Amino acid sequence: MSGIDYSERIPNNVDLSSDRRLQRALEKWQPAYLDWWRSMGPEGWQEKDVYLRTAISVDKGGWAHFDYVQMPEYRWGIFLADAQPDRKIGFGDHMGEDAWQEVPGEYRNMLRRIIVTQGDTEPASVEQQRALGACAPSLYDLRNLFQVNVEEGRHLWAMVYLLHGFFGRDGREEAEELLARRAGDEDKPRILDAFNQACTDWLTFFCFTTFTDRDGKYQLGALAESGFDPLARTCRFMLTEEVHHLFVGQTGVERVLRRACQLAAQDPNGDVRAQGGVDFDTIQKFVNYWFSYSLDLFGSEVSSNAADFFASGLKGRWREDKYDEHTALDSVMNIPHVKDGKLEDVEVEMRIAMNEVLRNEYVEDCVKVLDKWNKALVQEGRPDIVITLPSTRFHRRQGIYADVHFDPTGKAISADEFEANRDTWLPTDEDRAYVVSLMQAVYEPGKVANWIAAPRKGINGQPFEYEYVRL
Ligand code: BYC
Ligand code: FE
Ligand code: FE
Repeated sequence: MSGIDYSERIPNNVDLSSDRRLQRALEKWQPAYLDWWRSMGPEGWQEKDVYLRTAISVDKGGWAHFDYVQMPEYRWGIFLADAQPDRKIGFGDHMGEDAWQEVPGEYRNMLRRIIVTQGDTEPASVEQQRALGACAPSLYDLRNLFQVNVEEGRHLWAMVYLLHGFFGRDGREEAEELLARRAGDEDKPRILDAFNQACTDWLTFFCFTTFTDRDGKYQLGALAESGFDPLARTCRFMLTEEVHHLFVGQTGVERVLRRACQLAAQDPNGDVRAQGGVDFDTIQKFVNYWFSYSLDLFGSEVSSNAADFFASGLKGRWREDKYDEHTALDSVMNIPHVKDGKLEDVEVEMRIAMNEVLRNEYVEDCVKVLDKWNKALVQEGRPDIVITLPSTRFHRRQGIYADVHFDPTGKAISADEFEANRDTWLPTDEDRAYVVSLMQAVYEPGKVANWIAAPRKGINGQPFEYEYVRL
């Protein structure tokens, strides 16, 4: 089962050839996908050889194969983690019942909505990042960008397989819509806000892959618990791919920080910008921006949708098996609400607070990332610089804090006070223009742009100097 059949037009490990109807439906969608990829995927790089990994198995060890591929030739396919025999639903009202192999009728709409929302983010991110190849800081980075892009494309396949395979006609319609919406488009935007934001520079890309792909990790983790077994298995394998995306983000920001330290040390006034680097304040502002937008992706702190997702067994908690109790019926969570300008704890039923439960897991993980960045700053001789995560209430657009203003420590403040400080907390147009001004492409093997440190090592045991993309 783990082996992937590459002799098929659509590589898969779901025995696609035995289901002619599904195979035909997907083979009809495939050219539309490729059209979308050619017009909305990496701009100007479609004919280049890129050193990419392709999944060849879903086994944990040795699942990937590395070789030069032109991106439109990438073997996007359908790969599910192996089935667990006799799997049971692990939480919610159906706890202990057999996991569903077909869509449970009463939850059909809810399930389709979850799959569509998940699926929508994947092509959205490719669209957001499509112009970045023109200003890559090195061939190594360029290759990593494309690796992330082709895998997000595959994640779209993963969701489209579910829509085509289990939802009939409306699933096929949704699959078409997934190729019709566009990140940032006024008329046909992507579903979630973070996926309509511009990604014009590599600092943004690294913050996005650190914070927004990390939302993906937690959402996929929650869906990997799903009682709908095909979704659970699909998400389990997607998580394997996701590790690299998070690596690209975390090490990317770390390299910008390290380089900033080095450039500061070279400058008589310790001025990073004077040396053509990204200064610490600007990096902090980008962190504030992308962390807060990514927090919004978890939905509202108080959400009956979230309660329904959990109750129905469609979406669990992160690592549900670490909890002792799986109905979440007799517990509560205190969530601070703003009342008359002050924060007051309000007791919320645990199921209603499920978005917040997942968001808390995510924040804990982000804290670890920041610890690594701050350790790097110490190693570079700058223990005086500390990058911090703002409060989860800061700069929110979704949820119970969206209509109130907070400072980065989480203190409720007036709208005027927020506006007066906005430019010190969030990237200004000038900050963005400055970062964009640094984005000059470096395509010579082994060379790297001035504003970012070279990585410690290359990809798949290759040196940094390797020709990751053939120009
Ligand atoms: N922007 O009860 P609420 C990834 C809407 S990332 C705009 O608060 P709910 C990736 C919401 O739809 C992972 N709208 O939210 C990363 C609802 O609308 P309706 C993506 C938003 O439903 C990088 C209303 O507000 N996966 O894979 O509990 C690169 C109030 O709803 C937003 C998933 O999202 C927002 N941020 O939870 C590539 C998993 N937030 O019904 C890929 C699937 C909320 O009033 N999705 N709204 O019209 C879900 O589980 C849930 O839909 C959400 C929202 C967690 C997103
Ligand atoms: Fe993804
Ligand atoms: Fe990702």
